[in-house]
Amino acid sequence: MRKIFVIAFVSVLFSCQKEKTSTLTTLIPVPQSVAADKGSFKLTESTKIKIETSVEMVQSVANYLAAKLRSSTGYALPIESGAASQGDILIQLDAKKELGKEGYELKVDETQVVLTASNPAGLFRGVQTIRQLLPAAIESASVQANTKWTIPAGTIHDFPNYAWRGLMLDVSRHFFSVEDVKRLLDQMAYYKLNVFHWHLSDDQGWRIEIKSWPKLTEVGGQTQVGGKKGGFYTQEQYKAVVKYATERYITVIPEIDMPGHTNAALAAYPELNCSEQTLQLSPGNEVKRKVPGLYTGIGVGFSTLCTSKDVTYKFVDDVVRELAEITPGEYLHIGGDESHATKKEDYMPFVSKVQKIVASHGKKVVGWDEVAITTLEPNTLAQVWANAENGKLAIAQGAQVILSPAKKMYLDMSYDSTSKLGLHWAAYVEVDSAYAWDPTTWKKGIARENIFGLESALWSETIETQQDIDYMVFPRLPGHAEIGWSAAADGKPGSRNWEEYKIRLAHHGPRLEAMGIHFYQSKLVPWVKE
Ligand code: TNX
Repeated sequence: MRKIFVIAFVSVLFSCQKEKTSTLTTLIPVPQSVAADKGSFKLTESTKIKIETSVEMVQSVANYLAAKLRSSTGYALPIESGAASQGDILIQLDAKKELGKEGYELKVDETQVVLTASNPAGLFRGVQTIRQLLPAAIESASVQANTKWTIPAGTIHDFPNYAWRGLMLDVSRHFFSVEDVKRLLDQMAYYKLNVFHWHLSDDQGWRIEIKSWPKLTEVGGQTQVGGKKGGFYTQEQYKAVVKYATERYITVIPEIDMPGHTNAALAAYPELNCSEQTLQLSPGNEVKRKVPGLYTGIGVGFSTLCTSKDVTYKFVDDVVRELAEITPGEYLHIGGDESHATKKEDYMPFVSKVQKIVASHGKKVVGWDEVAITTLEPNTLAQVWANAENGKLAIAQGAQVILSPAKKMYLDMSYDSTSKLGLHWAAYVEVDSAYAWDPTTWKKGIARENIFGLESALWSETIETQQDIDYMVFPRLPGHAEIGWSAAADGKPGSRNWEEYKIRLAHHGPRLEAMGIHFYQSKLVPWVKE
């Protein structure tokens, strides 16, 4: 008798505990406003996804949601047009709501889920919230029998803080397949990121087919850091990735890094070099060669395009033209960092000319912060990674900045001294450090209105496999995503609260696991097992 009572008592306690961690309180990024209600919505085998419009983009958001929910629930979840009846999920556009480009409103009660946005992008962001409101098992690839698929009742109003919430992947130091890139785009979408910056060329490899300069990939794409086989994307593959990203409301920004970080191009086309280079084969054994060989180390700052030759600008024009033709996004990234082998008097006119070339093909420029020492074209963005002073130079010229401070946002920085992967020239970046800072108080002289957005960066000198990507990206990326999307919890800059956030992050452990993400199980996070 007594035993039964104890069991009953314990199970009440247990269920109370479960109640406490409503998924409404574990969302990342945290929405701008959440009001919890009593009860919950149950997703069942008779649930339908209703759309009130024949707009194709709404249909594809509905398809995306259905596909995400079908694998783990095993339910049919048909998509039908018309008003929602009891037990349905309604996805609708409402221009009058003025929810902005990516904002949405989600209303859940015991009878219905209603997702509303002014634009399809907002619906797509709201769908990620629906996924996070369901139990973690919703992310499983196979049917999870005996799971109660509930969504807690409540109302969410949500919209992003920053317009640009990006992730950069370096595919030059190590090459990654189209499948790897798509997987990363899926992960980005889950945390409401909207810019994929694709670092397509560097000293170690040229990774995008340029039809008018075929040796860039034939020769320049052959290898990678460590000397193993490299690779490259055909323009068709590039377009497929752009399409995949677009379906997730993610803009692709391709980067061709220049005038430095160009050894792969210089090895492919001798005419892009200025003069002979001295190669040290071994101590005391030096040879002069006009064309450098392919490079498989991890040094930086030793290569430069010849900025005084006409052919260099013909080359840049062709590359930019071909890339612009297959890139629907507004921006192209021209690199510009660490050009230590380029004299300042050569660097300045080069960056000016390249900005004009990009503009002539209808695109705007992003460059690493060093480009701010030159005259910036209107609308050029400076991406601040190392030198905040360069960011201020850009701001003084009326430009906005993207913040990617290496000490906070470089995903190739090791977590701590025991990490097997990563570099640590900027810092060790543990999960708390990556999260607990605010862009508006990061540096004096860089204020909210100067910041167009934020970007995490994964350089790949030490990153070789998809599992390596997972491990460095997670769980730091959700924190960056929250800084980009959410206002600091109490609205005060600099007051992001790690103690509160780490509990929400802990609840994402089972989600990441269900998605098959090989994440770093930081000891700082009290991971929840489900
Ligand atoms: C600096 S960040 C670089 C990259 C390296 C990275 C390694 C930047 C614009 N340049 O070339 O890969 O450090 O952390």
